[in-house]
Amino acid sequence: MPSNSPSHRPAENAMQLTGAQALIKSLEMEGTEVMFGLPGGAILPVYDPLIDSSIRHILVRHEQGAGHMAEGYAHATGRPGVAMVTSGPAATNIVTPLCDAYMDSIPIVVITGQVAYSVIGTDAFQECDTVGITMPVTKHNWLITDANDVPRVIREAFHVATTGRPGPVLVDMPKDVSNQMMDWHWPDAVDLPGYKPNMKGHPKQIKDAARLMGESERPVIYAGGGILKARAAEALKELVELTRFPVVTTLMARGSFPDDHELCLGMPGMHGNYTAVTSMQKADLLIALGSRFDDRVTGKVSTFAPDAKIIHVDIDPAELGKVRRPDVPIVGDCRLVIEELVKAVKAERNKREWPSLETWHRQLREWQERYPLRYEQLEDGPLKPQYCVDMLRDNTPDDTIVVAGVGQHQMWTSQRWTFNYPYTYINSGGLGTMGFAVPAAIGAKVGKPERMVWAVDGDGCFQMTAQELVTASAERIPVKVAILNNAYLGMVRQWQELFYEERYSEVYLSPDLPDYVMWAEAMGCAGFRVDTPDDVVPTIEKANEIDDRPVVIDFRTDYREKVYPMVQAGMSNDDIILDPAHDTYGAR
Ligand SMILES: Cc1ncc(C[n+]2csc(CCOP(=O)(O)OP(=O)(O)O)c2C)c(N)n1
Repeated sequence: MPSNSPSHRPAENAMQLTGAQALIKSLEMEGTEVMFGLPGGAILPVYDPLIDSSIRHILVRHEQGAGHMAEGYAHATGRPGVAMVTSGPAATNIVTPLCDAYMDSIPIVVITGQVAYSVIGTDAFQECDTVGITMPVTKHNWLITDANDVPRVIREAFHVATTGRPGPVLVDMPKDVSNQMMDWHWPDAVDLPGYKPNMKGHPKQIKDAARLMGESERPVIYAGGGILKARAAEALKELVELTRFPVVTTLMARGSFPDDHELCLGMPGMHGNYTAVTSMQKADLLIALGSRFDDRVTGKVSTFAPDAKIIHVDIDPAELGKVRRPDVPIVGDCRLVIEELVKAVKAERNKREWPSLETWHRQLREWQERYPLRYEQLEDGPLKPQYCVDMLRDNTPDDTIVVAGVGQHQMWTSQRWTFNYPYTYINSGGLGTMGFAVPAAIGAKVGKPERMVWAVDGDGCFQMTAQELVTASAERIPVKVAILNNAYLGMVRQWQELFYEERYSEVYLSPDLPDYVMWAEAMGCAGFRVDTPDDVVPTIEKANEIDDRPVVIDFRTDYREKVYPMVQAGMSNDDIILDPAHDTYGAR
């Protein structure tokens, strides 16, 4: 059982530390440069040695913010994000980011305080079964019961979060364990006998995949977020240029293959563009790389890509066959597998000629020309949200990091931004967490201070976590936020309009309440309002010049605008609905 030594007792010699000191030192050993958090009783002993640590701590206003900041940091840098909060309500406040990170495979390490181990089970003040609650939304979690275990557990936590399929982990630290003395030691290696992610794909399956690729006349590479997680963007490009196979990039993979490349078809899925969606439907071969056949991509599974053979590459064996049975399943790290695939393709090509893709390429170009994304911004008409996104895209540096909330604005951003670099688009794909954008943008800016970071947020989303702009102001983190303020929970309104006979139940928010400019200013930010198309670019330019505090632009957009194309939930991708302004519906 842990002892109850006081937290302020200094280490007797270099080797004697409290559990709390050991925790901070272990985080330093893991290279933690920044952590996001908020203290409280149970985690107080750990906040004390933080004063003497090299780790920068960013004090959030709500624990959900800390979790999303850690996610944004991890997305942008590829390094694990770290958050630390106290027990009870603090721990439950961070469950949403944990679940978000779990769904999107984001490596974050969350430390929670816990009531003393000796009183667990007594309903002590702020006691909460944190490991129980977070078990289904973490890759792994630990309750530390002895301070001597701290270094080992932290090493394991970082290892598990960042290897294999990345994901969130949680370490629950009881207060008496934080106060217990231990002999400092740092394990040389991680020893987790049951945990051995399979990195290298099986050579025979890679050969089979190359053979299948050599038989295809209508191939599509279906690139998912795993490409980014595996740092496989370069390898993907090599494979594409070698095969001339077209590529769709899912919501989580935007930027993993440059949008300005002639073989990039853009985003598939519920709000994907016509060509990306239809290319998959008509394909005879789908090469799924780090993608998970999400229902937002497949539509009704039984009608998804009916003629396609499937090559599925994923680091997580549980993904293979989860939704669609692959003809060639390959378990492995996307980068390593693609590199091997490139070699296997070269070998196959030396053996015989591959089918010409000319007809397929011509068909794709025809669809692209016939069914582009469209909207119309009249000179004196209401401000179109798509126009705001286009102007942001065209008036910011190419490598700007863009973070979106969840809703219509997220879809317009995903559709319209030209992502030519990996790690430039951050959003909540799996869980679809409103309130993600502001804190995730702050985390991204902390990780990449030299880059411009713009959050494109909805007015509904913004109201969920806007208070983190106080954090950003206090910490001098100059993020920029564009609110596409349509006065509604727009995406819900869109569904009500299309599928509930325009019965708008509980979706109206108001354009003026709150006053976003005053709110921004009250939080230490610069605030601007834009009502007309003419004002869009000058205001973006003004915002771009401000670098000493966060900026918020309240774009008053047309509430009637809808996101098209659209595949209705549960329907087939063949039934894609185009903007009614297109002359044909579906055009099959
Ligand atoms: C935390 C949370 N609550 C509810 C939802 C359901 N939801 C999805 S989109 C949306 C509307 C978002 O509204 P807003 O932020 O104004 O963006 P818009 O769709 O208008 O661009 C809602 C309520 C969600 N995704 N997340």
